[in-house]
Amino acid sequence: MPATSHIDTFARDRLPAPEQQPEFLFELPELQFPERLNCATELLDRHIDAGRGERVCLRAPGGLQWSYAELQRQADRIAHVLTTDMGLVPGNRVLLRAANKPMLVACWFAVMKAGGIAVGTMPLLRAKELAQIIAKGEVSHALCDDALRAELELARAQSPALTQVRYFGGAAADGLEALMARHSGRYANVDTAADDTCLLAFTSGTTGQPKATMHFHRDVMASCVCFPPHVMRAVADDVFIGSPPLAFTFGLGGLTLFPMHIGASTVLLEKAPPAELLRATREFGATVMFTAPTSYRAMAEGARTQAVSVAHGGTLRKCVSAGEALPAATRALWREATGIELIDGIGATEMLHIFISADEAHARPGATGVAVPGYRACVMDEHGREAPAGTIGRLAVKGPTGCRYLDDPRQADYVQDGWNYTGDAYRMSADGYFEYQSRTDDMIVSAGYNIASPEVEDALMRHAAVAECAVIGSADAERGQIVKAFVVLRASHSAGDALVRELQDFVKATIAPYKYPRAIEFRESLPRTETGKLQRFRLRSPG
Ligand code: 3UK
Repeated sequence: MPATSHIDTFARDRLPAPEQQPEFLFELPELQFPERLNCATELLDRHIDAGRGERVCLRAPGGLQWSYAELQRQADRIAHVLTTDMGLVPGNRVLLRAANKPMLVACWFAVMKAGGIAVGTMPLLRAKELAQIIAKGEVSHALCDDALRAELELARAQSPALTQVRYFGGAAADGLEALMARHSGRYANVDTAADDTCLLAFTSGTTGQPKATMHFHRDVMASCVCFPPHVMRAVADDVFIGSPPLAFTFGLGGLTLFPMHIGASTVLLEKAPPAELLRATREFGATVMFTAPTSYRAMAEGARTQAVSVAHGGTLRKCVSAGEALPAATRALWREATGIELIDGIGATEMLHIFISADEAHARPGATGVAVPGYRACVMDEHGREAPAGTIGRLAVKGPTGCRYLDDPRQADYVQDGWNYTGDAYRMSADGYFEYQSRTDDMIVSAGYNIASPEVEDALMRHAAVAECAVIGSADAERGQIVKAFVVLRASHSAGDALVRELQDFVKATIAPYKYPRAIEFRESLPRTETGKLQRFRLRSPG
């Protein structure tokens, strides 16, 4: 075991016991990491050292553009501020708080350089949630966008551990930029161990106490050499764009780590609802997109009329979908609109990024894909034994990354016998494709039949009237549960009993009739998390 660089050993002291950790696999040659590794050296400084410093790294609306050398200058200055002015010692946790923008990336790299542990927070979080995160991670430092000051100040009043806070982007004379201006010159990165924690990623889970997953410098680099080169295959001239917040590891990877690993550039949007994402894709000539299935669905029509893809004279050539199951209907819609076959991938905060996926040539509607090189995946029966192909069971994975909850008994739920159990029900086909069914706790049992919500949702979405929908099991005296659908209609259609019957008949004609929604309720919108995930549980509870 290499010596840690951490002086504050908080994270190391709270790792799960060795027997509770997943088994880690490092079978690929590119996963042979040295004992000492700092991901900022690898992802940022390496490019400048290799003479690529003037390449464009970050772009944002309003003409902001930073080269790799400029990002290094900013990150080095902030690292000096953290160490000299804010008293950071390696291993301290640093809360980061901003919408996706270049300064947030500079702060993230500064924390890596200084040997700190970055704690990203979604911009919409409230003081109560921030205070929980600060308490759980014993966070002592924060770098925060001035625009998000109010909620952090409220959290700070309840958080004695948080003693060092600096704001950027504001007018105050004591802001982060004023401190940065007093420092110049390179920052000598802390010589971190490959297995020093550098990231506390809180799960986007929607209920109960937040869980903090711990990731090492080595894990960050592992995420860059599995899915990206083996499945996505972007190149240095690609321009990345997308919607997930950098506090969500889907966004951190897709919009910072992966482009920077290959010396490409990335467009950072503070808000990226579908219309803005399309507009910015055209403005910046973006070529690689990361967003969620609902966003692709909402953009399809605009993508067609505005000709954003290469096939139509635009620039977009690769699109990654994750965060939720990709309905086959959405895959087809996007392909018809753009000529682009989506790269679906399942990832998880616990696993850092995507571990099952398929490239454009190997995509199969209704399947997420196969295990990404570096990972192994299987479907387990209720006894934790590998289930035969064609059987529905619990998805289990292992690879170079895996679940380490910070001081949390729920570690024993996610990791069993060395496998990471993601909480998803899957079926593996005879040729190794993994077909998503539902979250294990989302399976509907109606009159003895198992019915997976996403399958019914996919069938409904093929109807022209349906903009969005969500399917749940609703308690029923006779059948235990019945299938109930919540439907958001397209503007051109109106709710009513006739449409209910039409949708029911439509589903019966599309999939096995017993799966049809016996109840349908029309809604203006559906409850979603900030990461775009449908909150089915909020539809289940009354009110
Ligand atoms: C679900 C999917 C079917 C699945 C994530 C890419 O979503 C991410 O992380 P979270 O911790 O949630 C994990 C859970 O989300 N899921 C994600 N992608 C898919 N289900 N098909 C998919 N393609 O239930 C999983 O267990 O929020 C995604 C990269 C990094 C991430 N953190």
